[in-house]
Amino acid sequence: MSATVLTTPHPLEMLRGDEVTQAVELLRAAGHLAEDARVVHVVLDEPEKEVVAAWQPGDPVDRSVRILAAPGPGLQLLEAVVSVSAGAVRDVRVYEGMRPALLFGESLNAILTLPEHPEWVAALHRRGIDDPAQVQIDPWPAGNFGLDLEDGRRISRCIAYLRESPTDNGYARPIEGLVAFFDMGANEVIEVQDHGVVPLPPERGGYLPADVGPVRTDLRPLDITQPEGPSFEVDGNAVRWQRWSFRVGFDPYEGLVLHTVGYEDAGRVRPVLYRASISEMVVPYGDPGPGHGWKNAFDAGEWGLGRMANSLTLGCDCLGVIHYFDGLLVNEQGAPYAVENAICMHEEDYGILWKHHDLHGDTSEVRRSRRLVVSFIATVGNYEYGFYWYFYQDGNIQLEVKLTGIVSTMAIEPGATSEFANVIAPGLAAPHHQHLFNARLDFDVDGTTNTVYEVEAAPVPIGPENPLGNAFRQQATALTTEAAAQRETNAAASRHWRVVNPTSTNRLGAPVGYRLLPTMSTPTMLAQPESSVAHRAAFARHNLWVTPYAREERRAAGEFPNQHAGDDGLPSWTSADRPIADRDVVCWYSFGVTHFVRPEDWPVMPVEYAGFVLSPVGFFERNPALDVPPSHAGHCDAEPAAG
Ligand SMILES: [Cu+2]
Repeated sequence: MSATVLTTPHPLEMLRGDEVTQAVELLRAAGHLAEDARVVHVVLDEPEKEVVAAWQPGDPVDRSVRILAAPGPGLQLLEAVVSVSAGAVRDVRVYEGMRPALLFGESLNAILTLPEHPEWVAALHRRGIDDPAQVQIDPWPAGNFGLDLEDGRRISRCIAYLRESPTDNGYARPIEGLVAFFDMGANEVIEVQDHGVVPLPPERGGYLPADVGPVRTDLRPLDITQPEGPSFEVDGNAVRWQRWSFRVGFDPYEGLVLHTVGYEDAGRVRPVLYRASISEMVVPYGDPGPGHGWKNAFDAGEWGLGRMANSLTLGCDCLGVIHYFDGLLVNEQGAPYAVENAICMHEEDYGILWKHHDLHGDTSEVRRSRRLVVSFIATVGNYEYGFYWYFYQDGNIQLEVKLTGIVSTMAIEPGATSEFANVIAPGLAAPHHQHLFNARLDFDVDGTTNTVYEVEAAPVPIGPENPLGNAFRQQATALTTEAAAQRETNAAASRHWRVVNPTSTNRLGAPVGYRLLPTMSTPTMLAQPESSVAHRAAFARHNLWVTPYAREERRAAGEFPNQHAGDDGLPSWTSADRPIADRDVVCWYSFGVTHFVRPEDWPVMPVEYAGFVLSPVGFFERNPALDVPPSHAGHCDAEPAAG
């Protein structure tokens, strides 16, 4: 095959379908990818930071693609880096003893194969279910519990729900006690476990319009109009809006990725974040029973938030003038496909930005806050996760995760209760669980020489220094090594973390900085430290981790978390206790919610929120949003209320 020189506008431009096709062909032609190998993922091999920093418009770009494949049914994975610019396979690595994320083809095989199995059919009969076609099968990541049947296999655990009609809510009628172990690589049932019959809950749990009866009739239209269009500009994957600039990326596991986030200040773009994304997440369940105790899905690393991204052509959730980005993925045969409109970008009015009414001068100034929203939504089985990055005119960046969808359920004996689950409908309970996310935040605050400080309030004892007992200090402690930087939130002390650049000072002589603010109480892992999931999702045992930048350190629980025994990723990297002061640092922030499910979360859950805010601290000379113009006159005039 001849080398093809591709001219691309920027090294971080999103991967194109023709690049994927070419890379897969090159790998096949070189004899590394058999026809029956399953392609797990294909991503842009992002260039080194220095290459991106040095790149000037018009410079040639080496576009390289990273391909992961499962050559057979076992535990061998092949990773290759293929340069489509050079037409060459650059690097091939083989990993032994590792499993890919759950493959869609193999998951579908589990759903198709299990209903044929006599023990499965018999277990359904014991529950009065005679038609296996009415049973919804959900393959789950199996975890790692040291069982013999896990050994050497890619497995899932399948659980089941009764759906008497196709539009039923399956989660309303869990078939309790029934779990099947399925060998995904070999496509065979390993074992069907029946832990005992519990009656099927009686209610259908419908939430479709036909199920809920008459809808409210007193909601009048509220239209968002932008007659002159949006205030953002888009060029390829590059976005500019209200002094902000960044590039949009898409990854099969992380979903939306933000690259090279900067703010234009006095004519130059000042970097803030080199790269930001959700690097991993886990949902550990708190019920100890055999049907639920093993549940701890890594929805990013085992399923893939990008792979599960919704196409927003199916109904958009945003109002106003919207720009969409497609998400490029690959099927298991190596053919690229696009999730159309996977990423939604639009602007929102967000109340007031700043205001003051000067009683003496009789002036009144108010500015409205506009925010730019870049979002995507992943449907991972029963749950939905919406990831919303917000950019504000005052230099703030926020990530808000919206949790919705349907909770994971269990059937319980009518009238019974549980310590480890809440009853949400007759005969139906939802185990307590957590949703624990980890955001990888590669800060470059005014450059790559950064130091992270822990900042909190320190009350002063009453004494000569504090006679009234009112005094408190702002205490800032530099986190200088990886071990010292494994930290928890402390809401009572207003604890947060500040990333400063000691080589860039503001007009007051202080280093410029950005702070990472926990926006609400956020839990860490509740499972015991010696439990399987606490090892596998060790990232969630601390809210903050800081590492020196290393290109290969991307995913908080390691590259291959599916069925992994644990302690990979953050605990492994940070065991070296590398120095982290005055260098290029990456912050890993674990946050989320502990979900004690309510009756109001059923049958579909109103959005629950989790997230954090990044805000400038001495990064600017003053409020950077003074120059936001007043809103046009007249918009505050009251209309008389109807009626
Ligand atoms: Cu939940």
